[in-house]
Amino acid sequence: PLKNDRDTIRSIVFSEVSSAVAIDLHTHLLPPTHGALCLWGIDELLTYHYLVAEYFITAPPSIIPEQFYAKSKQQQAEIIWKALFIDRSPISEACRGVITVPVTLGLKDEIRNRDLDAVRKFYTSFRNDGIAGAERFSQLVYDKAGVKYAVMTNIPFEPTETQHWRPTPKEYSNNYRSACRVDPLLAGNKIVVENALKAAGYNNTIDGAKQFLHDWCDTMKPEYMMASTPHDFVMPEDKGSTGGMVLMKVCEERDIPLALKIGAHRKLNPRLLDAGDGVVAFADGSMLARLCTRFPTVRFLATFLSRTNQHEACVLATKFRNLHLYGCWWFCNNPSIIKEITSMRIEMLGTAFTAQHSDSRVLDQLLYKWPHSRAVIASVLTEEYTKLIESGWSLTRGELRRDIQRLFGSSYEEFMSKSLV
Ligand code: RAT
Ligand code: ZN
Repeated sequence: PLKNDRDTIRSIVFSEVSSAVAIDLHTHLLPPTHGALCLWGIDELLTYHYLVAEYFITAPPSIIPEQFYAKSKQQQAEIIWKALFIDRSPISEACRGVITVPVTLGLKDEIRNRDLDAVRKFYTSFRNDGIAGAERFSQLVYDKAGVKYAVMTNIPFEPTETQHWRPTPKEYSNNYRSACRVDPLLAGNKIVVENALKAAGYNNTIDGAKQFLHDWCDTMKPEYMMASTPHDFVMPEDKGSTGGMVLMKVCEERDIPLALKIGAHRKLNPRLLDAGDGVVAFADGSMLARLCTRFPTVRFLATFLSRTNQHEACVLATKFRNLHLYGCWWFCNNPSIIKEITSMRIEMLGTAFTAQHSDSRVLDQLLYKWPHSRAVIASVLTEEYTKLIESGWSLTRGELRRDIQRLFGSSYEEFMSKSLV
């Protein structure tokens, strides 16, 4: 039994949260066997689209996005390093992340000296070893981050990716699991869908599209189907959105969950490419309620982009057993907002949700996104457990460990393994 005072709770919660093995249920990481699509290293960290967006706030008007993007990755990284790390302090969350990574890899002095080339040198021995070097680096990152596996984003409409799946899927380590990402179906992007169907020899019909998805599921063996819904999304059956209906049918027929990312407004500033997507208003949460009602056997994983949707999301999760909330997404993935969202979720849902996903695009980001989130989640949990013991409950270390594991992956795995059919 624990000494149930605040200091004891705090030190045990922090130690359990830092050692909990996490499941990262949504990332954009691809395995080393996918060659150039597997991104890692300091130049990739510095050119993460969050940082590109931040750089353009500070850039002189003479620097136009097209010119910036035309430069090599190394040059872009140097420009961002100078603007955001040398000319000003890297105090934003995305910048601080770039500091945490090399320090975790043992490059404290290089960072203290603000020596970008010295940081680059660290990666050389891995780079010189080709795929084997990338595999070694990947293993090192997963071990240090305490992540068991990360779910990828695998896009069957993207020829640069599909070449790694067909005719024969590339092998990859257990650290990676697949997810079949189908945004064009919900966005009504008929041209992309039609081109993909035609190129792979399918008819551009509802049956052709269904067969396309079924065959991709057989190839990728995804954990779930995933789509981000456009900010003005309507129900699949409304307004003749056949792509949405095809997706729902396949989820029903295969009993495969659908993960939704709700509320992104794509191309707010198209010239910034990925860095130009955003959020303008809160999304219509009743759409999610209607999906859960209309498709009761389909399991929905959901996360909202807008801070203003987070409360109604919690309420919805208490109404529908086919709904599971996960993570603090993108513009919500900042310590102050993670704190607010996690406290609210614990108060309303107990441990029946997944506290975080990293959304990493660069392998090394696992080394900052997870520890930064762990620190916030541990401090929220300390508050919540302190209130609980003050109310008269007592806790054992085993009970704390069990609860924390739920937030870091076992609630997700429980949800994924339950069948509502
Ligand atoms: O956070 C991001 O990296 C965004 O660009 C999106 O890709 C988002 O995570 C998504 O999955 O749609
Ligand atoms: Zn994402």
